Amino acid sequence: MFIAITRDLSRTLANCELSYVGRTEIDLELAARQHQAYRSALQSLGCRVEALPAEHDLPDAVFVEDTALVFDEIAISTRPGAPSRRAEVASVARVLQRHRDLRTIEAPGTIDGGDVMRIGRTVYVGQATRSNAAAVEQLRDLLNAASLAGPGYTVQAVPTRECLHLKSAVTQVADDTLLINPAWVDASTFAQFRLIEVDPAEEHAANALRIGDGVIYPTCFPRTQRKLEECGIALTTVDVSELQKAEGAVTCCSVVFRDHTA
Ligand code: CIR
Repeated sequence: MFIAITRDLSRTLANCELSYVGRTEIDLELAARQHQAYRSALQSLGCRVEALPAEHDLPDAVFVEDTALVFDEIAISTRPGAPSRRAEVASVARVLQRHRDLRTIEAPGTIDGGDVMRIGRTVYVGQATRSNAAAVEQLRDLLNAASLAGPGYTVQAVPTRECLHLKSAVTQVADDTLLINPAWVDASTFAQFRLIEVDPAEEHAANALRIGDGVIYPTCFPRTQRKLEECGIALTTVDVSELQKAEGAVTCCSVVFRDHTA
């Protein structure tokens, strides 16, 4: 059983941070319906969904992924790279404290959850605008300390280009398989995996959310969707068009982790 922390949309979502996407009008009612369907998809894949109330003063607060990292041993509150997003962290931390010992990334470290991809005992951390080397060092130290009695983690910095987060460029879709946009991250970093490349006409298509054996995937990338299905990846598709206008996608709207209390 998994827990998925989510948060209701802010009515100020239109004032969100944007880095690589132009500002276009967001239909808030449609966004809310899409977000609800996303929560249903999480439930259908075995998540107990926690829905935090909206934070209307924090436009990007629906994108809870960026506020926390959860491992089996500990949870870590991030220090988001965008100063406008730092106040989002505390309310998610309060929920996580019920499930894990909680640690924090401190200044001068900055890190967004969207830059952190854990595969087995390796933690890849995207290095572009939001997450820095100081945070990578802190993450390494926190994970080493937390796993003294067990197998450790390798924390590896990964440069990205022309995209917001590492998980804009690459995500895991099966035990041995990653979905990747090689224009945004070097595929050679992940040479030990089977790699499925996004269709070149769908550059934002590498963000998929794997939960157990299921994968939540946006409806708007039909060519890449076909590639995934031809490779035997079972998809639960959701339309997240309005969240994509805020430079979000499917990983960013939840913090998903195993429920140790179940
Ligand atoms: C931001 O720029 O921070 C938000 N507008 C979008 C964050 C998306 N987060 C994610 O993909 N992990």
